[in-house]
Formats: sequence, C-alpha cells, structure tokens
Amino acid sequence: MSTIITNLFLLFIFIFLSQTTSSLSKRCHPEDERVLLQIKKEFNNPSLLSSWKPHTDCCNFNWYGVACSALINQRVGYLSISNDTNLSSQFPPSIANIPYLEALFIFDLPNLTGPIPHSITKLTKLKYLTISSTGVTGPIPNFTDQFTNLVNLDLSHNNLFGTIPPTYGYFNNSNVASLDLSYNNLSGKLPISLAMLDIYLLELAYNNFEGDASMLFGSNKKTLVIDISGNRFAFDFGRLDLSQTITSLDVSHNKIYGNFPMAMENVTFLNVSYNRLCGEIPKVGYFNTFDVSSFIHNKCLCGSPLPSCK
Ligand SMILES: *[C@@H]1O[C@H](CO)[C@@H](O)[C@H](O)[C@H]1NC(C)=O
Ligand SMILES: *[C@@H]1O[C@H](CO)[C@@H](O)[C@H](O)[C@H]1NC(C)=O
Ligand SMILES: *[C@@H]1O[C@H](CO)[C@@H](O)[C@H](O)[C@H]1NC(C)=O
Ligand SMILES: *[C@@H]1O[C@H](CO)[C@@H](O)[C@H](O)[C@H]1NC(C)=O
Ligand SMILES: *[C@@H]1O[C@H](CO)[C@@H](O)[C@H](O)[C@H]1NC(C)=O
Ligand SMILES: *[C@@H]1O[C@H](CO)[C@@H](O)[C@H](O)[C@H]1NC(C)=O
Ligand SMILES: *[C@@H]1O[C@H](CO)[C@@H](O)[C@H](O)[C@H]1NC(C)=O
Ligand SMILES: CC(=O)N[C@H]1CO[C@H](CO)[C@@H](O)[C@@H]1O
Repeated sequence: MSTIITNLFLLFIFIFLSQTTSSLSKRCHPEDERVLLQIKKEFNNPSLLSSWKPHTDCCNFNWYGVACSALINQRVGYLSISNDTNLSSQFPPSIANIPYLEALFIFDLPNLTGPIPHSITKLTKLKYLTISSTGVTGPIPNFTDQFTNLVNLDLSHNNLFGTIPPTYGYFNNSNVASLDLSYNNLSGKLPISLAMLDIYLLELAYNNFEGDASMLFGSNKKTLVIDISGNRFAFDFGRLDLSQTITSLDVSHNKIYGNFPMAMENVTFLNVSYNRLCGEIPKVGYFNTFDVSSFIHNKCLCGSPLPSCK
C-alpha cells in the first residue's frame, strides 16, 4: 500500500517536471528508447507494454509506466511496471542500462522470475527501488556505499534467499528512510554493520533470520518502526537500547528471551507474542491499550492483560 502511494506521489512530481518544460523539445533520448525496447523484448513483449513502440516519444506519458525528467535533460528517470499476471519472463538485465533512473517500481508481477541481476547496482542514481510481490529469486543485490541517493528500498514478498550483505550497514551515510526485506527466505545472522543503520522504518518480518538483532536498536537512532516478527532471532529483550522515537515494535514469533527493556512509554503498537519472555508486564505508557494477543505464548510472562503474577 505504501508503495502505491509513493508511486503516485513520484508520478505527480514527474508530471510536474515535464509540464514545466512544455516549450522544450521532448523527444525521448535515442539511447533510452533503444534500452527500453530491449527491456520490452526481455519481458517477452507483454501486451502491458504494447504502447512501447519504436519511433514514438517515450517521454510525455506515451509509453506505459515511463516518465522523463526535465531536471535530467529529458532522460528516463521513472519506470513503473506492475499488476500483470500475464507478464512472464526473467528479470530484464537491461534495466541496469537506464543510467538516469531515479525511481524503479516493479511489483505485483507473480510470473516475473529469475534472479535480480547484479548489474542493477550500476543504477547509483536510484532514490526509490521497489521489487515486490514478484517471483524473483536468488540473493538480494549487494548495494554498496555508492548508493548514496537511496531513500526507499522495498524487496518484500519475493523468493529471495541468502544473507544480508554487510554493505547494507553502510547505508548510514545515505538518505535511506526505509528498508523492507520482509516475506522472503533470507537467512543467517544479521551483519554487525547494521548497527550503523539509522532509518525510520525497518521490516525484516517472515524470513529465516537467526541470532542477535539487538544491533538494529539504539537510543541515538531515529527509528519509528521495527518489525522483525516471524524469524528465529534469539537475544535478551531486556537489554535492548530503544530509541526515544520508536512507536511500533513487532518481535512476535521468534525465540527472544528476558524481560521488557526500559524506555517503552512512547510505544503505541507492540507485539511480543510467541517468544520466551518472562516476568511482569510493565504498566507504562500505552501498555494498558495492548490486548492479550500482544503477549500470548511466552515462557512465563504475567500481569495485565495476562493473569496476575503470583
Ligand atoms: C490490477 O489488474 C486487475 C486486472 O487487470 C484490475 O482489475 C485491478 O484493478 C488492478 N489493480 C490495481 C491496483 O491497479
Ligand atoms: C492477459 O491475457 C489474457 C489472455 O491472453 C487477455 O485476455 C488479457 O487481456 C491479458 N491481460 C492483460 C492485463 O494484459
Ligand atoms: C502466472 O502465475 C499464475 C499464478 O500466480 C499462474 O496461474 C498462471 O498460469 C501464470 N501465467 C503465465 C502466463 O505464466
Ligand atoms: C559486496 O560488495 C562489497 C564491496 O564492493 C564486497 O567487498 C563484497 O565482497 C561483496 N559481497 C558479495 C556477497 O558479493
Ligand atoms: C528457504 O531456504 C532454506 C535454506 O536456507 C531451504 O531449506 C528452504 O527450502 C527454503 N524455503 C523456500 C520456501 O524456498
Ligand atoms: C517519549 O517522548 C517524549 C516526547 O517526545 C520524550 O521527551 C521522552 O524522552 C520519550 N521517552 C522515552 C522513554 O523515550
Ligand atoms: C501479535 O502476533 C500474533 C502472532 O502473529 C497475532 O496472532 C496477534 O494477532 C498479534 N497481535 C497484535 C495486537 O498485533
Ligand atoms: C562506510 C562508512 O563510511 N561508514 C560510516 C557511516 O557513518 C558512521 C558515522 O555515522 C561512521 O562511523 C562509519 O564509518
């Protein structure tokens, strides 16, 4: 849902940019045209892309899902392809050859398969990258600290596997605001470099991660939302160093032990169910608004809304 909203928002920006230059020449850059037609071929010429025709202007919204930006000299800066079960192909490697791409949205394409090509890491101008609810598989791209423009990275709801590369911690020097890797088959321990990651929204839910996740937290971070539910994380919850800004925390369905950390009075959504927590549930902040389902199935939690401690 948030993807679609961001998507529309960006499209409006690009419409605005292209209209402010309506007096200028608006021809599609020949190199972008060539690459887009190659991408269409790699998508196996789906009917969704029937508007992508040679010798027509790919800018000015003549071509489905394509927008150019005046700020980058009418080069293709935006590409969004979504919601088509007919589209059946491997992930097109030529997407890596749209050099000025700032926003790429590929989602709700269940028959898009194969790995995300490593060459996608060439697109260092990307601000928004969504590859979500597709059939892509293989490792997540090894983005490096050259990805300084990235704001949102959403690779959720695919069949990606393997570990998170240590380079994901180095996003700390960029503008990354959200990272969503949830609903894949990622596994292993989180790299310790993620301690450097300082972002608003972090979603790692429903993968196969294990070990410690406490490095994601930190009192100096600006984190608002963390969801690490549905993994095999095992660490001492009571020793977490929470940020003052955190409002939503879902750690359900893991192997997390200990009691509750300090500084939870600003948390408005909490789910710690299906873990190994013990001791009395605190009575701070919004805790009186959390129902039983936020706490059930732990080792020995007690106190409201669970039965009182003996
Ligand atoms: C997706 O496509 C289907 C069928 O083509 C259409 O009914 C539906 O409204 C589309 N959904 C969105 C979110 O565009
Ligand atoms: C999908 O394919 C079917 C059958 O070929 C066709 O009727 C339908 O219009 C196609 N849908 C889209 C969104 O291209
Ligand atoms: C697309 O995927 C659906 C399942 O999500 C499948 O039923 C359908 O046959 C596939 N279509 C094509 C054209 O591969
Ligand atoms: C990821 O990139 C970094 C930096 O370029 C490199 O050191 C590392 O070996 C790469 N990892 C993988 C799994 O490709
Ligand atoms: C997920 O990965 C594990 C290995 O890490 C593998 O055994 C399992 O079959 C995979 N599950 C799916 C649904 O692909
Ligand atoms: C809760 O939020 C208030 C207002 O932003 C802040 O002053 C306070 O330090 C926060 N409490 C904790 C424990 O983070
Ligand atoms: C907490 O998570 C459990 C397990 O997924 C779920 O059944 C329950 O509805 C959740 N409760 C809340 C308040 O989100
Ligand atoms: C790779 C890199 O440059 N990492 C830096 C990210 O920023 C923190 C401070 O915010 C540095 O300590 C890291 O060295």
